[in-house]
Amino acid sequence: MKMTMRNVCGALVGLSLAACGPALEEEQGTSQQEASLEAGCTALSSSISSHSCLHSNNPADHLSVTATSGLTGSTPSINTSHKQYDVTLPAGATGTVKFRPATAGSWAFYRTQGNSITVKDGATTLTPALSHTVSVSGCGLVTVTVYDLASTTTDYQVDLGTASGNLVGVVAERVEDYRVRYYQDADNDTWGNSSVSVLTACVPPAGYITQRYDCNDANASINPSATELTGNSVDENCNGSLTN
Ligand SMILES: [Ca+2]
Ligand SMILES: [Ca+2]
Ligand SMILES: [Ca+2]
Repeated sequence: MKMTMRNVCGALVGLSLAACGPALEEEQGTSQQEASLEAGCTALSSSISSHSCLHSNNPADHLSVTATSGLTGSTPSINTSHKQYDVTLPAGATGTVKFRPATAGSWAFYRTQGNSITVKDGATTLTPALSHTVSVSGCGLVTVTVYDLASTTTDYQVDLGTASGNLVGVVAERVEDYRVRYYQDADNDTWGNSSVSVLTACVPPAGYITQRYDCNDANASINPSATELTGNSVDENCNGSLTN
């Protein structure tokens, strides 16, 4: 049996933040596809957004910094995940902070305002992997922009555009930590094929769901919630028995 690490924190809405962390998940399947953020991802799934909102809504997770006008010797860093940095910007102007990722990968920068964000590696302006609005009930985070950050020894320059009140909250989270496995449900019976899955932090492909264990994904009358019909040599309820 192969085991994978999965962060289930995003699913723990309403529970203690102390419960956040990796969990062991049994992995099955022989033809699973590792969907990457870059391969057609158009939006992050609710898992990472809900997680970020937990921290945004928790006053104990807030840190305050004052951005500088451009990169200077006193430009503050916003490196810590699971925090909301409340960034004060220069009045009516763009402010600069620094971000050094703890782990290389795709990083989501959630923000409390729809102001612009620009990330630079030295003189090079990086192209976002994606950006979209966020709508989570009761959450002040309204937009997210994802960047692929390859270096853990670089202080990336993050320029935050003008914002109402010269203040914007920023939550940075590593996208790969919020991947969820989805299973293909070809017969649309709400039970997925354990052998065909994707692992992604993005909105899943059409026809993919989190529930699995359909033993015949080409027949909607066969799945673990079906009623067994004895005497027909068919295991309708996928329990491995033809008699119950
Ligand atoms: Ca199915
Ligand atoms: Ca089925
Ligand atoms: Ca059965």
